[in-house]
Amino acid sequence: MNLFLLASLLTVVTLCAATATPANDPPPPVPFGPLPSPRQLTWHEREFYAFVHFNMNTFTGKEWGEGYEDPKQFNPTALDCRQWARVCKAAGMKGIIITAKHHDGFCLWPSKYTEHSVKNSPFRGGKGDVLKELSAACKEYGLKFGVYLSPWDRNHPQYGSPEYNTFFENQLTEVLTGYGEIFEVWFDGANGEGPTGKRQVYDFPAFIALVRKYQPNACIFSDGGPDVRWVGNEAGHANPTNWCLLKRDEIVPGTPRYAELTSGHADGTHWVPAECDVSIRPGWFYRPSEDNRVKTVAQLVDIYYASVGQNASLLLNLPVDTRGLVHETDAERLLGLGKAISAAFAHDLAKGRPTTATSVRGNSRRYAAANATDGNPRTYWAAEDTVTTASLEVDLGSPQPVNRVVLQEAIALGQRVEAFTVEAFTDGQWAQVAEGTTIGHKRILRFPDVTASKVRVNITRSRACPTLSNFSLYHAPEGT
Ligand code: FUL
Repeated sequence: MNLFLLASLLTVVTLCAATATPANDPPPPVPFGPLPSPRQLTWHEREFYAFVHFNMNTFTGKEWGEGYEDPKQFNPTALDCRQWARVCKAAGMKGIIITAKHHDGFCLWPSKYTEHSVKNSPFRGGKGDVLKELSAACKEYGLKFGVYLSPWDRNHPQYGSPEYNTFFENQLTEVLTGYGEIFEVWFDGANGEGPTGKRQVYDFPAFIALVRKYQPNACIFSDGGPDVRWVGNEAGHANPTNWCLLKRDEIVPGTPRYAELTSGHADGTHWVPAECDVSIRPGWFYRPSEDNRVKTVAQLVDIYYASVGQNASLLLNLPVDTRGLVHETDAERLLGLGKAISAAFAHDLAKGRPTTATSVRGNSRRYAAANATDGNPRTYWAAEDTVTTASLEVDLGSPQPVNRVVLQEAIALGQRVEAFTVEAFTDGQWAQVAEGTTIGHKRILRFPDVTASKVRVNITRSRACPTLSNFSLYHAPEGT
């Protein structure tokens, strides 16, 4: 056999081994516990997007309007939704959720079911439609579009009666059918008195059914889901232990069981991940008096790690001003945050490096340790079924400074990990640099610079065989 033939044969044999047919692989681990729906899996990937509080309150300087404001007060002088989209896109955000209607009942679109809307304002001569402009701007900039719609309505005369639910459903239908694809519908849990002093019993099952009918891919947010839950505070943080699980049927929107929402329920019955809504200013709506109270980049960076880094999404509010623009200071801080995130996660030191694990499901390449460091979120490492403690080790080749670790579970198979440590091989020995509890969609840990040639994550407690779709390492510059 000549050398060329031998080399060709060897290549064929190697390739065959590398592409072992799925028939030889064990099936994926049996999913564990409540699981995310396809729409929730897509939502998890969004991670960081904008809230925009812009409505009648922007012009009255209030946080909660009374409902008897004059529509003529709504009068932005230079509204430019493309400016909002440009700023959000540049900061790395994935979408914008707008307050289509806040508690005062004023509608940013010309609803045919009420006179309390832009159609009776001077904005664009009464022909304006903010939802139309924003949905078009989002499309242009490749951003997702979402709507906040307050069921509490302090303007509507029928608030507090079954007729009001019908009115709300009609409005919801207008919003769901008039502006293209919606990625998230935000139902505020606030439920106060209407103009007649009555409270409303909201028909949430009917509201949810409408969203499912017209926007089947949209995730629905309320205090208790059904798809996305409130995190229980407006400060922008989840707890370090944060389950995507919730005893969903026990959480009634507007009921103050806030503390539980910050961690979820370890024994939850449904997959309902947390979203952290927080404003870049003290208030949700714009007030010139807060122009010098915009959160600093350092504060925003901390919020990012406390939300996205703790298995929640970050819904960062921009109070658009009376011109109809994201204020210069807010834009500058937001871009500062975007730059900090890009700088911190610019170069994954673990990507493509040799990776080993103490246990691999069926010793199969399909579940190999290297799947966690291949930069592909669709592939994952899984341990053998009988294993609930395991280590995954990456060889960095030479000593490298490291100060961030990012871990992600293959959440389509359920949230499993309950505790882990991270160790760095430095000066000839292993030293613990970080530890944590839950992982879920994403857990980011910050620790002081360490120079390591190898890093390992030790899963010390898991509810079923652990999986990781991502194990990455970074050396983030100071201040990021
Ligand atoms: C709360 C509302 O009462 C606030 O005004 C704000 O819209 C916040 C995001 O949700 O429930």
